[in-house]
Amino acid sequence: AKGRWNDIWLAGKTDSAPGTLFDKIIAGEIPASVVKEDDHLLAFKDINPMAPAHILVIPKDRSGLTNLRQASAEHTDILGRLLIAAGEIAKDTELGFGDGARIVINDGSDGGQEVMHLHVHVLGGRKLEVRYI
Ligand code: IU
Repeated sequence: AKGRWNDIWLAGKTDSAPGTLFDKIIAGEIPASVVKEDDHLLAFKDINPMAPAHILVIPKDRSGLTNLRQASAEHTDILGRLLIAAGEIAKDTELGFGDGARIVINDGSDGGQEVMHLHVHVLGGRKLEVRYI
């Protein structure tokens, strides 16, 4: 498990930012309720849900993707994958989603980002108010 953890940690090596607890979730070292996984991304239930349905979608390899402000053309593929996965999750009635969802990225300190590993919030399960702040 240690080798795997190191591999994943090093996957962020193009970042100057340290790894986060999401690396440990990816490594299976702390439990999460995973709803979707492939070679590129992981989606799991938010531990502190802000809506009846609240899923996070994250890239497994954070390289350069501490947040969206660091993104560049090399991230085109993974960014597309994250958004497509978010849309698929938002259609999943078994996860509690109804007719729509709100898909949010908190970016940086002023944006309310607490975990410095890009993540897409998929929120729903009730009719959400129209508000952004
Ligand atoms: P933010 O956009 O960085 O503020 O969101 C981080 C989210 O990660 C927040 O909603 C936490 O509840 C969630 N989370 C989690 O689900 N599991 C964890 O182990 C940790 C944070 I650390």
